[in-house]
Amino acid sequence: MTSRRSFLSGAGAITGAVAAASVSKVALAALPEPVLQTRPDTMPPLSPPTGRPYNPVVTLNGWTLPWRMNNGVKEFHLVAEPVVREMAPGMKAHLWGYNGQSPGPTIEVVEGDRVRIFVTNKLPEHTSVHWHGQRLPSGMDGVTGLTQPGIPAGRTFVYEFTARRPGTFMYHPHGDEMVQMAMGMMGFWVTHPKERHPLIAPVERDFVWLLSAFDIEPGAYTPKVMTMLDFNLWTFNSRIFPGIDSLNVRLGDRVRLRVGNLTMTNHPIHVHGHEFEVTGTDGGPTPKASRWPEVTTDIAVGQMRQVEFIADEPGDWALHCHKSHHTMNAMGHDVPTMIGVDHRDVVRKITKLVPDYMVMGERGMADMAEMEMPLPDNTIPMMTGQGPFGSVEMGGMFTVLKVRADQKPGHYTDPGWFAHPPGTVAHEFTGAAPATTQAPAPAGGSMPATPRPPVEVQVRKPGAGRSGHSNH
Ligand SMILES: [Cu+2]
Repeated sequence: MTSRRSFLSGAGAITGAVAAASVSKVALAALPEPVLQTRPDTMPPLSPPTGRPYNPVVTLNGWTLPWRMNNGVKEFHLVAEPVVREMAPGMKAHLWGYNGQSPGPTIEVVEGDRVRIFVTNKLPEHTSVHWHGQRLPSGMDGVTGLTQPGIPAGRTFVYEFTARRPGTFMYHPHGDEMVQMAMGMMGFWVTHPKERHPLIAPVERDFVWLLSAFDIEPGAYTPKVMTMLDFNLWTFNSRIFPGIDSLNVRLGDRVRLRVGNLTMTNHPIHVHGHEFEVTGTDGGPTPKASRWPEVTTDIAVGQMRQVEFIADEPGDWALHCHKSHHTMNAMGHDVPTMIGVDHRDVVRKITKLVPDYMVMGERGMADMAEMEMPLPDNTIPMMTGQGPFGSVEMGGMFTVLKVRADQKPGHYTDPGWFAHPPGTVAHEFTGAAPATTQAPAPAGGSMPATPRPPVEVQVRKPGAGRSGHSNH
């Protein structure tokens, strides 16, 4: 690290001088070239090439926006535009986002940085950008009509402020919000502390993602923007399982997850195999005395949570929203509960009329994950994802935390499935089955086993012969 930094500063001294001589004032006054990303992969962390050093975050199925330094100011260029987002292999959505993707790129700065963000609007209507959670001049807060006019289609606005406090933030439009956020316009922002902070621990892995929801009918490409509650695609960074990358960490790493919720409902985010603490919110790092261990944290609408744990249990650990409907993909919600109903005979009759007709769920819904059923184009099965033991039967907000002793420090490559030590996997019992015995009834307690004489109940028609003070 030291050698790399001294190499960079040495090289920077030379190239910096060259740059100062060859880049004219006109060029520096011009817009920074926008950087686009069209791939939905998790990009490696962007180590800061200029400015103060920090330990960069990794955006799940996303990337960090490069910047340029202009007289000590970090300059970014966001382009609001229609994008095509692959939500999982086999399904693409026509969304709105920034710089080629939904969500937009993560912006990373350091506490105290002067930041200038150019926002070019390539949408068919006006927009604005609100910097959720930031301390800034009121006029930079990005609320259309209140603090600025909307950025008209085809125009570029400039936001400028100092990143005053370290923490976890997000950005999103504050103009025709219902439509623009339903279409996927949002992004992450991390302000790193300028020096060692008593409440911000250095970590080996720092993952960030936003929760977003879409209503895209099977076979369609564009979200229905009027939907308020009945969404059918629940995403981490506009990706659905099995399209969400795993979180690959090294055994013993301190891991930070930063998650922001821009959906219309809360999401209890649950990590298997480890306990974590909430170390920060969008209001900043939490005081140490306020932290307690848990394995699920509820992230309400418009909130951000930052949780930390030591990844000290090797294995493949599920990491997901605990609302079970949020770990499913689109299938329509009008499926009746059929558990326990044997309707084979009815099906036989219907199939004569409708060959593709299929019965759902008479033995539970697990069959759905394996069924060869005709799906419209551009549609992902409701529950899917192949694991080493078969279908994972999941969709939506689900991924895997992979903890490995041999994951190299700073490497994020997928190590594959966990090799369980012999004798540590649940397996079928193959011994002799004993006869079933009835558990004895409890003695006493709140549900006494001794029968009591029946209580006589007198029933009167309402209003007929009431007694008491209500009668005059
Ligand atoms: Cu959820």
